[in-house]
Amino acid sequence: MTAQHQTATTPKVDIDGDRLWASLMRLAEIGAFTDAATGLTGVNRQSLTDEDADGRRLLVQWMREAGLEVSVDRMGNVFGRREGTRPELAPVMIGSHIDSVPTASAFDGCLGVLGGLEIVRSLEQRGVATARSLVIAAFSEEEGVRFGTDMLGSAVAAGRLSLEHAYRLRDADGCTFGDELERIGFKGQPSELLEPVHAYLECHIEQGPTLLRDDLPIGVVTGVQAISWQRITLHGRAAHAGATPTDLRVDAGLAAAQIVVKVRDMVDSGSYGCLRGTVGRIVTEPGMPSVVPDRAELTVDLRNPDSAHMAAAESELADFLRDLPSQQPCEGLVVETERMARTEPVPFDARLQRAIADAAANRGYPTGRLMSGAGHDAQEIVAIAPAAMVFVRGQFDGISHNPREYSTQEDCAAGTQVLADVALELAAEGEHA
Ligand code: HGY
Ligand code: MN
Ligand code: MN
Repeated sequence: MTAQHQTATTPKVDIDGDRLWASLMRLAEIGAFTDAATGLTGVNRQSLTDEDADGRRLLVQWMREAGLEVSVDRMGNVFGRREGTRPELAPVMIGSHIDSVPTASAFDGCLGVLGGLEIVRSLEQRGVATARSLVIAAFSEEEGVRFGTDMLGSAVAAGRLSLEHAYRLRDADGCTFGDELERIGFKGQPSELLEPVHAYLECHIEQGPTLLRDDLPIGVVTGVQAISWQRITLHGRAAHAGATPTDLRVDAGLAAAQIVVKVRDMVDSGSYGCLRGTVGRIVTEPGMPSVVPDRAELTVDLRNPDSAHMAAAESELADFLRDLPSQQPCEGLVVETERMARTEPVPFDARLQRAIADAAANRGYPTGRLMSGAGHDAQEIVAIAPAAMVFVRGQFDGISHNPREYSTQEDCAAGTQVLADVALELAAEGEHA
């Protein structure tokens, strides 16, 4: 945003980094566990669990204490609205998620939601009004680890996935998203489809090593790479591990291992650009030392910044899976695949990226531009509004989805301050129209 966009009345507030940090650490107590391997304290607050419900209730309490009007929609997305002086103008939304993977820390998602809360707390404290309303959003099931689709709440809010599809999704115990939302008391009445927003901003820990390597506290995110998730189920034949000759085996475990190696070979081949591939879950049954596995289930996560390379990689893997039964020493292997999630590369709004870079520069923070390796709610909101993200530097090689995930209080405050400055500029747009 260049100088002409900054109206004389564009308010600025300094956020309170200590208060932000205290809120991050308090929320991280909900779902906290001690990691047996490292002794570190991690967070397990998977979506729609009792822990998530406790986190949601704390957020709602904080939102109300900050004077926000709280609403929960039919997807369980939580919104806190601070009315502007021009409530008829589309609001500025600041959001992210507070659900976590089972092996999380305090920052992934929570920094974006609590950073937004810190901004409205600071405005309240100083009695500063904005023209456009501000809405703080916490979207449901961003991680996708429980119900199998990431960015679920924001994808439904932006109209990419239907409410009915989301309600039918099941976790490993067969519980549906809809039933669990009801059970925790967060199945709201308002439509799950977002009202138009003027712009959407999200602050998030980078979850990678780039900003740390380049000694930058803040990153301007150019977009998000494509994501492809699928579940593969292999049916073989249980047999005695000692008495069964190799040429009579239909070994689901062997086939699963061949898929793991295939995914890595595709990455190493260089034929698919910057492809990343992960088999994050692999389970064989019956899981006994003396029984050849008759069933295996695995998940394949592919990521690629290039749409064509992603499609080509998915096609190569599909061909491999189709031919896999004929590669076995004995006939009988059955391969089932199920699409879990699929998103294309998404660019963020160029004007908002400039606004973030300008705001950081005005505060004296050096920045770099980078694509996001991880998926985020912002990528869904791009479909209905200009959206962009602020990254803050992660420590320890930027590790994430791990209890070692960590950003400093200073960097969290810097990212939130940049978020505040951009949000207030956007909230002043159209004030005198
Ligand atoms: O999977 C992702 O990239 C995000 O953490 N949900
Ligand atoms: Mn996240
Ligand atoms: Mn995550």
